Amino acid sequence: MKKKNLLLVFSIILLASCTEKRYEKSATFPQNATLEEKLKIASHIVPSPQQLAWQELETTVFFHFGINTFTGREWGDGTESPTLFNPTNLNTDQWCETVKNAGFKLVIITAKHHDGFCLWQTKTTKHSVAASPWKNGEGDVVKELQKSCEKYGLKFGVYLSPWDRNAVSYGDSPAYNQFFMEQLTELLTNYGKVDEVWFDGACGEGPNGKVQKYDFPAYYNLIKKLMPNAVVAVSGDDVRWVGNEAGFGRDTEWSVTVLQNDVREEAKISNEKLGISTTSKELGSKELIEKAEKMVWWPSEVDVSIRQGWFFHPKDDARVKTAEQLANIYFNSVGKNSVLLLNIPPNKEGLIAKQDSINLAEYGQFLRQMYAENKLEETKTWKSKQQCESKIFDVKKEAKFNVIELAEDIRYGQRIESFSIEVLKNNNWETIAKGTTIGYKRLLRLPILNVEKIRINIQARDNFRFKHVKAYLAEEFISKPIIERNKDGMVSIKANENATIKYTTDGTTPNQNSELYTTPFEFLSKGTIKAIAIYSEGKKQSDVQSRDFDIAKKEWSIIARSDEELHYEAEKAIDNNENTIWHTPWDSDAKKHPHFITIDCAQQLKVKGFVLIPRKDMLGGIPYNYDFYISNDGKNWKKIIANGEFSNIKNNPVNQEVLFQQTETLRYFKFVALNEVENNAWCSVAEIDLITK
Ligand code: FUL
Repeated sequence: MKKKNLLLVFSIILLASCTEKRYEKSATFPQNATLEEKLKIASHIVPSPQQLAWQELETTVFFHFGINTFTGREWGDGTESPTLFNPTNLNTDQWCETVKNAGFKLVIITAKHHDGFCLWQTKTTKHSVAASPWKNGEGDVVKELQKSCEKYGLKFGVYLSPWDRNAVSYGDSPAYNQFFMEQLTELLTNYGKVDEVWFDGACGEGPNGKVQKYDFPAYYNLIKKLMPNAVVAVSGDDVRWVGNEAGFGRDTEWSVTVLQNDVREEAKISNEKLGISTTSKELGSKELIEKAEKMVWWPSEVDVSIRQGWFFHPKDDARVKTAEQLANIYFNSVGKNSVLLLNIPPNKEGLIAKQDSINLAEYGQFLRQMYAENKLEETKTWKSKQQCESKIFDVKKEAKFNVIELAEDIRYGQRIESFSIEVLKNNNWETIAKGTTIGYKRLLRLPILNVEKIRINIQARDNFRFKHVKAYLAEEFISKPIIERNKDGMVSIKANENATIKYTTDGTTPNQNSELYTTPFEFLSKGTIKAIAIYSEGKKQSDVQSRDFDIAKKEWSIIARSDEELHYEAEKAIDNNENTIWHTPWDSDAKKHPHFITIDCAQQLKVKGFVLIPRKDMLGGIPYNYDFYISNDGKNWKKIIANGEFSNIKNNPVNQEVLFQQTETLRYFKFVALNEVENNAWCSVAEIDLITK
């Protein structure tokens, strides 16, 4: 044999021994496969090239902008006049510049939200920018943003809500599906390259009283044809919703899951059989795999807003997430094998607001600083031949670190089931961290360490490959103090042990000369308390923490209730403690809606609205539609809100602030829940407050 041929034969043999079987996106298990065989297959399911490219983006942005920006609502009902849409200074370059500097790689615009108002020049409906005064009806937000993305080198995506509360054909399934696909076609033909299409699963009744049946498979085919490289998110096969809108991923996050996109009937049946949904605690455990027939590569996306809601509301200005909160979200999403989709809603002017920009810049700077230097000596990629292996890494001379990054090479799948990390201290190996899955990226935050070596121990489902192991020194944030008030109006302020706390009660900014906090104090009136934490004898100072309080509920009492469960009394809704809740019984013969509580405020008040604080754990009883009554004698009642709606409370249980049409005088009020987000018979409320004048 000639030398050249010999070489060829050798290379083929070598290649054959290196190339393992790979299943792109999904695999169906052979009948009667053992758990061991199934785990082997699961280990070889890999992302599609589109999914891999998407995962590598790490951080992406949502821009919720539309008619809700101008009405103050979270879900419009579709009856809003397009003339309300009139941003005075829209500048998509400013949006892109802000997010680019904070490290984000892709942006998604709400081209159409549930209210049906279209931000682009569409031929499908009159309910769009064309009917607005903005740029005399000639503007196109989607086009402007796409151009800015090109200018700033950002990828581009569109959110198109299937639920449409304006379209006349909605509910007439085939006609609406046709209409929806025409909208999709416009967006995927006239706006350059689209990298992500985001579908929400929300679905309601149309004007004909019928529930719309979305034809997702047809939507997917259309996307495949027009934009084959785009990933389809959430109600899509490429990207999975993490299961909450609060910004945290799972500790155990498998990108290869037994949960399937349930827009198809067979997937729905399989999920039901396994008893799982997007909100389940684990989606790739051995117990589930044992029972499953199929697995898919369906990685998680964490969507969360920098503000309380998804749209910009000036009332949330004081509660924009700080750089520290954003960094925590980053560690809890990207650091837990997910992609972050952070919502940054532009304001009525059409700009990202100042505070949001400042916090984003600080967050971006924090990450740049952290990633600037790997504190470990470079090593060759770690490829193991076994399922169980350990490896020692040298720390650079004298280097300190407080973050460790573990990253599997997911081009070969996700295989690691558990890990532990040890450090060498005084010739002893000491365990400092333990965890389960790794996947694309796992970030571990630790106290600052000054050691020479670290050892990583791995247990996997098959042999495994790392992309890298790195360590960093992240700057520490100076945490703001926490301000709380109890039912009796006593305010307590907490900060780290070694901090001194200074505060004000008149709305002015506290400084080192302000009042020193030592013990809880009484504060019964409406007002703002601000505090700072001071460290290192005044050399370091936290940002200002500010809390607005309405009048204390000290004298309030419950005078009537529809029902209550033991330990979940109605009083818990006015005890000023969000961790305790009013809950009506949840057994099978539980009393059904409407459920109500009636409150006596013990004095006459001038009131602008109310705040309902839902339980934050997303579990049972959260109200959706409600009535609200007021009275001055507890006998004659006036209904001031009929069939109100807590939009999106199911997915994002943030405080619901509701303003009345006008200021009202009242001593008594009655909150009546008409139904529950999941249509259960019971009702729960963590807290209810009034907004006084
Ligand atoms: C949800 C929607 O209902 C919200 O309004 C928001 O758009 C969020 C990203 O998805 O399900």
